[in-house]
Amino acid sequence: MRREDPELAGLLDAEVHHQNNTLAMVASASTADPSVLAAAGSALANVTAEGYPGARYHPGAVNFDEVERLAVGRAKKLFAARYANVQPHSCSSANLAVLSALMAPGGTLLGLGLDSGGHLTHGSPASVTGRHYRAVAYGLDAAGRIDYDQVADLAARHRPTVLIAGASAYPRTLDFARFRAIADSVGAYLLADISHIAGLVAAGEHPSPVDHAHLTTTSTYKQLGGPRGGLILSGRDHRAPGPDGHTPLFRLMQRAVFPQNQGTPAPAAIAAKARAFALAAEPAFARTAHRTVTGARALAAELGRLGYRVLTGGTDNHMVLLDLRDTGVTGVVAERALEACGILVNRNRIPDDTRPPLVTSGIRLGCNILAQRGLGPEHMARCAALLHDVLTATTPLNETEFRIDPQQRARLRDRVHALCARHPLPYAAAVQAGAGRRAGAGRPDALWTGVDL
Ligand code: DSN
Repeated sequence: MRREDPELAGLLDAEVHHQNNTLAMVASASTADPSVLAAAGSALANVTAEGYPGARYHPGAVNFDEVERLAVGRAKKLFAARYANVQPHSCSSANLAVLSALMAPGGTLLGLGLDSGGHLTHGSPASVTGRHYRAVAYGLDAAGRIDYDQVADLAARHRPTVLIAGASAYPRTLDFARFRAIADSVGAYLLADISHIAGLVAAGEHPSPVDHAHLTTTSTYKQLGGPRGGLILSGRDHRAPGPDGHTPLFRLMQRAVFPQNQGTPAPAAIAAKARAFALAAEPAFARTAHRTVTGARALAAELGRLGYRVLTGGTDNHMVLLDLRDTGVTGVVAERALEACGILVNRNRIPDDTRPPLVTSGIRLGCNILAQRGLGPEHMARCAALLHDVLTATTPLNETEFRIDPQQRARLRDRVHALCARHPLPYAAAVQAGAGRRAGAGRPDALWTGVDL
């Protein structure tokens, strides 16, 4: 590729450099191990085989069948689940498969509102879930925590077929047992979407929903450090009857993913999931998950000490949400100013936000990648100071534009680079450690797939 397509090769090199030299605090992001990248870029990508292991609609799945069985077995073991489907191309696809299996169009679902931290596929009007179903939204109480009394009240009034427990921007522990009690009180199915916290669940840092929810879904690329993709799990309810009163849920889900919502699976991505599930079962993963949570807690405390309004006053997971309305900068200005200095966070609407989603009044921070870099609670005063120094150096010109003195910006970037250099991304560190052992090792392109390792 370097010889034949230097344009693309150059961009891939640049991306490696960019990731290693920016302090990524996007709460939904993590970095994948080189072996995960290698599996995702492997020759299995050439296999076309619809269906499931042993029951394909194409020939040639001899190795893919084994890989998919391995991925399913590892997912079940990692989450102590009794059923796993590793084929969804994303958690959005997984959620659509679950909802379509459990409800006909027009059915009622109850999920956390988008403005309260929910996900698009939990019934937002911007998603087909909000168009095909009668979506009712629950919200937060005055302290910014899920209002379980409201969930129970809305469930009793609207009798949803599916209740969704899960969030994209919520920093507190989800009480899955309480959600299940509410679902049972109205005969609803409980779907737990753990996309943001799957790594913490796998590592025992957050209670597992697998035996509380009828079905659990997750992304595989967030905290699990896997490839782009999704996963469906079920625990003690995997044989519970579906809406027809007899078809077990696990059978419904097999059909719902293929052929009802997806065609050909992505075999290389499934191999990468298998690899990620194995890594997530190792003690090093649990140590990183613990560092993630303790780091986020320390970051929230430091930012609070610096005068920022931390939503809910802290965090139980990897995520910290800031209300910036006191600071004079909008969410998008904060995001862009921080990016200009090498720090990645994303703008986020906050409860009662009056600004549109492209502007917002808040930001969402996450500690997944910081923890992967080895940055834990003892480093959070420094990270918080960097964030604060960028935000105080930022002069907003309007809701979307800003100015930072170029010299000050260069100094801030240098501080970010120094921190990144001292705490390289694990995959970059692994390749650097291999430098000299083999021709080519240590070159940035060794990182594209990790194959030089
Ligand atoms: N759901 C989006 C997020 O939380 O950032 C993307 O995964």
